[in-house]
Amino acid sequence: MKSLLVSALGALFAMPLALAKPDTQWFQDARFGMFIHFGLYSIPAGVWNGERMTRNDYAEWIRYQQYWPKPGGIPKAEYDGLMGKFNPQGFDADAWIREAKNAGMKYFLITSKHHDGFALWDSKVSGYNVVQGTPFKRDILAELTAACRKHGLKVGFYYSHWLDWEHPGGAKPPWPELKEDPVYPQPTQEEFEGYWTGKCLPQVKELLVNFSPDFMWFDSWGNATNSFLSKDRLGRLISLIRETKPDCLINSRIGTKDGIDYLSMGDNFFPTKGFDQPWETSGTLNHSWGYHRLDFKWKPTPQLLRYLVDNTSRGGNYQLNVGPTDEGVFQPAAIRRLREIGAWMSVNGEAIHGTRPAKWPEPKWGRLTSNDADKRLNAFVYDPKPGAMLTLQGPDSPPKRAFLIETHEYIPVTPAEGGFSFTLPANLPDPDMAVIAFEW
Ligand code: FHN
Repeated sequence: MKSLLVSALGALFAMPLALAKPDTQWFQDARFGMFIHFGLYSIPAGVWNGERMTRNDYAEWIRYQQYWPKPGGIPKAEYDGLMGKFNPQGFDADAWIREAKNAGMKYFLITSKHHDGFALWDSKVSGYNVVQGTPFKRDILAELTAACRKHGLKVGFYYSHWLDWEHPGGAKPPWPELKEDPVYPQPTQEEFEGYWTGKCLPQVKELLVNFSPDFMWFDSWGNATNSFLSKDRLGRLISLIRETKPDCLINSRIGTKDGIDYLSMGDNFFPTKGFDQPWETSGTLNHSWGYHRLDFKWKPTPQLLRYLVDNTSRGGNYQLNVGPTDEGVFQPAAIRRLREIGAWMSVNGEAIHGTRPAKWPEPKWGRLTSNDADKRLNAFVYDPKPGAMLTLQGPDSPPKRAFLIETHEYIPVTPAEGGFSFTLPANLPDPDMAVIAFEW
């Protein structure tokens, strides 16, 4: 009996510890962050020996996508030659973080190590890194982390834990996915274990100890879970993070939805409904994640703003990616978009930051967010028509005050069946979206 009681009490005290998860409030309040893909692949930028890469045209994949569908890709020794050329003289951590901050972004995420295995910090675990292997010699993560702290942005690291093309035990491209794909021999479980304990776990520990990141962003998809990312391995990785930096958030693309803090959607995937857990979408400004000199598929700012509003209204975040050039600077097309978003956010950010989904049904004419337990609603009217009368279903009384956030022009409201109606102004400052505050 006594031992039963002791074990019951033990279980009770053990439970909160076992279940202890970091607070995700800052992440949910933030809503908008910057993602960066930067590394050796930023030098060829999608073109190798005058030939444009094929298949998915993601510049950071050039090592294995050059000459596709011929097998082999770029020989490792040839790819490693990029280390001697990596010297981004225009890199200015403060300028990058100021650009993020001015865009209304509250956090910053960068590829500490992408699939090619090259690390952007002074890793003692592997010399395949920016400080030991390149003429640049500067610890990029150290400079960026300091700039984030200075400007009040949270900081996180992308770490390719599954694919690693530098370590012999790291996983290779998970092909064939298309019928044209060459087959890449994968390491054995023992070889992968050698990579896991010899590079992945110690490098993640280094990141946690050296930089105290606020979150980690791991990357896996498809069959990664069945092959190499076993429950046991993921358990060891998650425990390492929890023990070393208990408040560090972890995303679901680590390979499991158990014991993590937020869900990561597929790339550029914007769901039509929210989730019970915090979540985010990572998206590109153009097509490629890493800088690609022939990628001209830039998305217009109004489209990027809609992604932000859609996700926010459904309780999700948006991590917008920039691929800096081999010089270490943002392309003009990226800067223009970031600054246009920033101008919009400087006016309408109060309807984005710190908000939660409204409890009312999503209207056909746009999206809703709420501040302060629905004492204030923000309505984003898409493609607004001057003078149009619209109805919001849900609230049982019309708001006391309604105004266009940008101009503070008063918006007339009247009671309506199941909610209230409001009339858009005759002059709308933005033909793409009208952002209105309703206050009770
Ligand atoms: O293969 C990567 C890709 O290069 C890029 O890093 C994206 C970002 O979400 N993740 C993988 C594909 O999903």
